[in-house]
Amino acid sequence: MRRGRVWFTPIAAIAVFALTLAHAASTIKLGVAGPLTGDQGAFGQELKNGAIIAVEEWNAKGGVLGKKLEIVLGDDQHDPKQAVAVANKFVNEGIVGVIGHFNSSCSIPASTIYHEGKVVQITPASTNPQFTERGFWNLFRTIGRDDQQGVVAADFIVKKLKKSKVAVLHDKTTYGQGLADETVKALKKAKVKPVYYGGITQGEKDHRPVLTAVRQKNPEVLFYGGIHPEAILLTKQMRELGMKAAFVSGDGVWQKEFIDIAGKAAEGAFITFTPDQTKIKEAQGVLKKHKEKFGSDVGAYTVYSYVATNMLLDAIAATKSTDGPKLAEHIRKTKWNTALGPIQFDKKGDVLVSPFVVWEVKNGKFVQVK
Ligand code: ABU
Repeated sequence: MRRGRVWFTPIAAIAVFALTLAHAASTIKLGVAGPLTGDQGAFGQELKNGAIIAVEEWNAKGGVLGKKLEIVLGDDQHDPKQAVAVANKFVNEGIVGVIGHFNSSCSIPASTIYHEGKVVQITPASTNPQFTERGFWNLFRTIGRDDQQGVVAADFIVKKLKKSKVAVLHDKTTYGQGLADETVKALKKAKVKPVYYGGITQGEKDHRPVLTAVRQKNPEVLFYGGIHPEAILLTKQMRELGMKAAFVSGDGVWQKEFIDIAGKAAEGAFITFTPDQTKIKEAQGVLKKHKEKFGSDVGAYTVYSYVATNMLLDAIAATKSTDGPKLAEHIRKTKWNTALGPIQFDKKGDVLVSPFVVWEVKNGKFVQVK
């Protein structure tokens, strides 16, 4: 019995190793990265689910270059250091491209690793301008930028709400502070100078001290640059403190959990995001598949991830290659017909057209403001 085990173990190990090698040789791996767990996990799951639907469609057609596709997941937990660790692991594993990350604070440092590794990165969600402002050939995003989104938020506050007493808070992250700053820049162009500007700390549970300081300035609007977990606390706590100011924020708060958990405190909040995906003819197929497969409607970034994944896979098929620079060249020069409609990239890797609109939380739902 003992002797049998001694001989069996190395033989089994060799067999498993050989099978793993054979499997690796017969698949093409792409990375999907974002906060797959934790308080921002809902957004990471959107990226994952969009990629899964695209990969299943391609695998049903036989994969690409005669090989099946395999998704390798990287959970960065919205931590920049973790994102760099994920990027290094992806590059070492030989993934052919990355869909992600979600947070600008993760996409930007991770992109340096992908650039060095000659790997294409398409983020469906990172909106900070710096992602594409550093001249890297390998970067693309299927969403717009915060210097566009901030203008829409400021215009809405000044022209539609007709308010001029605006307090601005942010979460001190690349995205949150960046969006707050772009909004302030656009407000100042409209001659509106914030009555309060400051930061909160992600993960903290009690924002009443800073909200009390904000309340002293008696703002008509509180603009917040950040993600939904803090927006839930801010809206609840500002209402507890009797603050009547309108709550305005960006795409990081366009998340069902914001409404589900903040409840009544979320009512009347205004959130900038892109136009209603349920009205896009080309999106109907993926919306239906998502409902069938996951039993729910798509989230904010599911279709953006689906589109990004399809671009990467189409580039592999069209170029008959997994070479990063060839894939990037194909992605940059192609006029894409996607589930989000037509998309084209500029030299930097930004979409040529990126409409942002305003949504309002009404009766427990996001409703696009006309
Ligand atoms: N754009 C929403 C949140 C993701 C990010 O840019 O950090």
